[in-house]
Amino acid sequence: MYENSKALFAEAKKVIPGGVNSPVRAFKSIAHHPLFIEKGEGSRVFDADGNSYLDYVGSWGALILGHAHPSIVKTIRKTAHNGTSFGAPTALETEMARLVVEAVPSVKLVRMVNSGTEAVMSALRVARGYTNRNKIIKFTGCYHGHCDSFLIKAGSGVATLGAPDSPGVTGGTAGDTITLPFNDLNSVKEAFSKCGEEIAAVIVEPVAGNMGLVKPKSGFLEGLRAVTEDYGALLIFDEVMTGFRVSYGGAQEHYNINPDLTTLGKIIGGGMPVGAFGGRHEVMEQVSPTGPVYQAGTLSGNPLAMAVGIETLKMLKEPNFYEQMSARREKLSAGIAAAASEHNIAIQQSGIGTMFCTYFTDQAVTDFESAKSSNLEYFKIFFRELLKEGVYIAPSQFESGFVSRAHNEQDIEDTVRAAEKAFAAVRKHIDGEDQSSKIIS
Ligand code: KE4
Repeated sequence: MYENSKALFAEAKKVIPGGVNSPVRAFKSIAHHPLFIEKGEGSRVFDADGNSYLDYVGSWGALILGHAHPSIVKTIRKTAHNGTSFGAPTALETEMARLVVEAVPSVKLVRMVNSGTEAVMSALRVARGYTNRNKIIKFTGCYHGHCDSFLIKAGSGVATLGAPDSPGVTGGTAGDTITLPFNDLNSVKEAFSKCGEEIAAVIVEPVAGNMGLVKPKSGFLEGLRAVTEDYGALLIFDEVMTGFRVSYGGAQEHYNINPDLTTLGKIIGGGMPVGAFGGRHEVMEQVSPTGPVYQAGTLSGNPLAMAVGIETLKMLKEPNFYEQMSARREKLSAGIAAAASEHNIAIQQSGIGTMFCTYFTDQAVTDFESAKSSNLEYFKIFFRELLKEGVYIAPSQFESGFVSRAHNEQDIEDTVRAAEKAFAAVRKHIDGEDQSSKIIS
């Protein structure tokens, strides 16, 4: 069933750390060897053993159109004929920037980069340069790429400075990051009351997609906007995942909040390596060469990535694009809920637009602590059974699922049927647990 993936994994580990170029791909949290994917087509991916899967990872949210969309493939071919990168300005970059400025309410100037990490790292430097302050507030369970300032675990108490969450991150760096619970506005207000004059920015995933999927409580984002304005700090929306995903204008359009800076990635590259950061004129005019905050990149805005991004965003403007896909996701969520209930398994489901997540807990999930109450053993069984049934969700409880334009009604029905079998396997495990506990007692 997975012989070729296993063999390819053994080979990869000889020359790549852990055999993967990004840790989550190693499937460690579900104790399964990774799938080596050979191709994608529409809503499906095909592994090295010829197995086919309905894909709800979608390259971690980038492929909102599905795999190898004909228009995207054609655009790559056509653009590549003229060259892939010049290290000089092209009209394509202006067209891409204009599409972003037109779409994202708070963005008036935008700079292209090559990944979400680079976008967030650059936005942080701009915020510090603009405010001439050092400290930042982030939230536990929110992921903003692997820049040092964000690999910080929460300090012992509110507003206590963080500690490095990875070797190689210095105490000095950690000392400028305050990590607080997501959805806890009081902790933010307390931090500002203690050191508000030192805080350059608050950065948040407006819909948290890296602890599973946790939506903001009513008033949370509005409260962040108010307290940052009160203290002269900037509000950064990390929309690398939610940008053009939650709606065409991102989560900020959906919740009608205007941050000072926004970071983007994933969808705006249509599967090519792209990131972007943008915001208000007076903030973004700090960026070199207009202003003193340095930022640069050899391949930033390269024509191949721009052409694919432009083609992707144009297709997202199709009438009812988001409504239709969201309806499909809602049908999927309803089917999953019914399947869980049929097997008397407690789950919490969260979903917004085409993003979704299923937690194995009977607790409401509002932050990372409650997300961690989910039963990871049940998730592991659920993941593996879905995989056997030809459905590929993210190999971690703390990720989100994505429905693409390519997922049709039949795909949704097939996925619900697979979920019914996966929940049956979880139920069997639970009953076995009960039996074993009876034996022990
Ligand atoms: P990249 O550097 O991976 O392009 O983007 C970093 C990033 C920044 N901000 C948010 C909100 C993100 O979700 C991400 C990256 N997301 C993960 C998936 N949860 C990428 C997958 C991976 O690390 O392999």
